[in-house]
Parts: sequence; structure tokens; C-alpha cells
Amino acid sequence: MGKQDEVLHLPHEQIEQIQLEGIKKTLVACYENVDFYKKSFDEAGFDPYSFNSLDDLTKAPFLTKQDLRDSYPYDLFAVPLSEVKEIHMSSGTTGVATVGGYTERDLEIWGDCFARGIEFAGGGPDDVCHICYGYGLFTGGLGAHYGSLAAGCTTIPMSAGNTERQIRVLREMGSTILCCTPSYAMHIADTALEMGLDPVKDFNLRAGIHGAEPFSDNFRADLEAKLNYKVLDVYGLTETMGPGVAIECLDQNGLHLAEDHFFAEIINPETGERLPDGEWGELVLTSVDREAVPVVRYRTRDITRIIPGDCACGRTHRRIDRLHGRTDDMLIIRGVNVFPSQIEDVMKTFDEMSSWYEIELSRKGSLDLVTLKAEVNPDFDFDQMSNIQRLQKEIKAAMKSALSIGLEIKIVEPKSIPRSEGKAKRIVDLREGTD
Ligand code: DLL
Repeated sequence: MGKQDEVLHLPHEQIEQIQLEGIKKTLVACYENVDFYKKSFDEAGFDPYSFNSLDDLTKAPFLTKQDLRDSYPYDLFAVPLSEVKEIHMSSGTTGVATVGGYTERDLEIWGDCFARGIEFAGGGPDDVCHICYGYGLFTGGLGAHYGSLAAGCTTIPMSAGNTERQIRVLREMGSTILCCTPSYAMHIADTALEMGLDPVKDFNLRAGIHGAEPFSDNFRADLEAKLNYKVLDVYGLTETMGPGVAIECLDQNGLHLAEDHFFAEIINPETGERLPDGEWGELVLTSVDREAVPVVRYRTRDITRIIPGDCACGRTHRRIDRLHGRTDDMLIIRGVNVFPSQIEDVMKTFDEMSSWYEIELSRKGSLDLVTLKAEVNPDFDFDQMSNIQRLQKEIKAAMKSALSIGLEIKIVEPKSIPRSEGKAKRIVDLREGTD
């Protein structure tokens, strides 16, 4: 039994009791220590002292990404800085960065949450955990690092980049667990194969704990075949806690939420109404016991659902479905809503296609154009025009039939889409300034 097993098998009523008690304290701490919450609770007429059931939380106002940005850098901190031991930040590519702070206890819980993923994979002190999420303000590197230490693994803090060196270390150190984004894992796999290595003979990998970006089931199957290991999906975000908010077990049937630390709701993103289990909507998170920057009803903008029923693994923490993407990444193509990962899933049914693509948004007059730039594998005969035209037609037809969308398809040469060491950039928006 792993050290996390007891809490992961508690009867659900007991988990709800932990959530209720923790959120009661969280609400009072927020109200008494953070001006923002005092103001927003008062304005919404929400009394944190009379909170008595998890359903009462629907009366509390939401916290948005904009609120976090407006509070930069420390306005949402609920403890004095002397108690804050570590800071992380989002990259801020779409605006002002958001800040996450951790007390010593927050860091310990973070490590324990990520360690669950390692234990789900059957890992522990006999494992060598190779971490090539970026170390630094991004939560990937250090979150996985604390998790690896908490699970008792031998930890290799590689950080991202220098792919050939990653491969050498993976091989020579006999790493058994690989932690990085799925797109970087694919780049490592492709590079290893190009170097003439045989992952079955040359690597000793048991599992990959991959997240920070959406990836389709077909992408995962390809990755598992190339590296001969199991891929577990891990979810997290700078604003609530880095990787470890939810992680898949070996059943690969949804991500177990760390429900002793986070309470999840799914809402209709348009009306804000709470949705029943099974329905897709926006994930809203409330922290149960975070000290430095507690969050109350944080709107993640991530689209998922609570999977109804129990997991075959016997763990009682509820599961969220694999994320299709964020509300902001959803494309509306002639009235049809679609996420890049769904386009990826269809593209990956073609043997000729590599895992690399970009969705280019452009404008012709008043019309938005969506073009899928899809990269072929190196063994594809790119000089044969008829080959390219056939593939273009087939992919276009497959997109229409599977997703009901009409996409322009542009087949591009092997290795022409930029590789990423962190999160892959799937959408390229050329529309600004084109009017
Ligand atoms: O990406 C934290 C993380 C690091 C998670 C390593 C997993 C592994 P941010 O940079 O703040 O934090 O980005 C958070 O990334 O709101 C989702 O939109 C997306 N995301 C994170 N995990 C997944 C996942 C980290 N497993 C944002 N599947 C989130 C799909 C994910 N999207």
C-alpha cells in the first residue's frame, strides 16, 4: 500500500466531511484576511459564517482570472509573506501574470498530490523519476520534483531542453518514470527513434506523467507505442496548485481529483449554474486547505465533466474527464464548436501523419478561415503531388464526417512545424490587423 492509499479509499461521505470542515475555515480565513474576498462576499450578500453544507457554496461569488490579475502580486494572499516559502507564476502571455504562493504546508500537500500519480503508476522508492518539465516559475518542474521526493523516488531534475542529452540520461540512468508535457515526450520519442534507438530495449520506462496541455487519445496511443510505457494524464494550474489537482490511475478512465484538497463544481459557462455529474461544462475549484492563496470558486475556464460512478481501481476520489481544452481555445467553425485536441484525434487516425500540426486562423474579407497545417511523417513521399492531394481530400472528408466541420487542409513537410520543449502552440492567429 502506498502512503496515500488510506485517504484515497475513504468512503465518499468522509471526504465530503473533510471538504466541508476545510472550506468552512477557508471561507472565514479569506473573509478576515483578504480585502478582495471581504468586499466580494459582502457585495454578493454571502455570509461565510453561516456556511453549513457544500451546496451553500453556490451562494458564494466566483473568482475569475481577471480578479487574480487585478490582485497582482500579493493582494489575494491570506497569510503574511514571512509564511510564504515559494512563489510560482503563469507565463502571462495573454496578459498580466497570475501568482501562486505556497506555505511550507502547501508545498508538502503539493508534493503528496503529485506523488499520488507516481503511486498510481505503481512507482515508489525503486523508481528513477526523470523530470523534464521546465523548472522555474512554471509549476511543472518543481511540482513533479516535490512529488518524486514525496514518493521516495530517485529524482533526476533535468528541466526541459537539450533533447539528445535527455535521451542519453533516460537510457544511461535507466529512468522508469518520465515527467514532461505530452508534446515534449513525443519529441523525445521521435528523436530517440531517429537516433536509431529501440525504446523497448534501450529504455526502462514504466510510466509517463504528462499534462499541462490537452492531448488526444490517439496521440496518447501513439506515444505509448513509441516509448513502450503507460501515459497518465495530470492536471493542474498556477492559480490553484501546479500539477496534481487531478491525476489518472492505470485504468486511464478519467483523472482522480485530489478531493481532500479541492472541491470541484462543473458550471454552465454562460449562466454560471451548477451542472449535475456527467454533464460537460467549466470546472470551478475551491481549495479545501490551502493556506497562502486559497481560492473560492475559481473559474478555471477548462472544459470537462465529473464522470459519474466509481472507478474500477477502487479509489473513491471522483474523476474529471480528460480535458478537451479551455473555453478560450474553443474554435467555432461555421457554428460548430470544436477543440484543437478533437481535430488532432481525427488527424492521428492517418498513418501518414506525424503528431505535429498547427491550426491557423486567418481572415479573408469578413470571413474567418481555419486552416489545418498538418505535418506528414518522414517516410511520406512528399514529392508526389497526387499523394498530397489524396491525403488532403481524405483528411478533409474525415473532419467533415467526424466533427461536421469544413477545414482547409495544408499538408506540410516533415519537421516543418516547430517542436516545443514545454506546451505546444497549436493555434496560430493571423487575424489581428488584417481588417
Ligand atoms: O500547466 C500546470 C501543470 C504543469 C499541469 C505540469 C500539469 C503538468 P499553467 O501553466 O498555469 O499550469 O496552465 C494551466 O493548462 O488551466 C489547462 O488549460 C491546461 N492544462 C493543465 N493540465 C492539463 C491537462 C500548468 N492535463 C492550464 N490537460 C490549465 C489539458 C491542461 N490541459
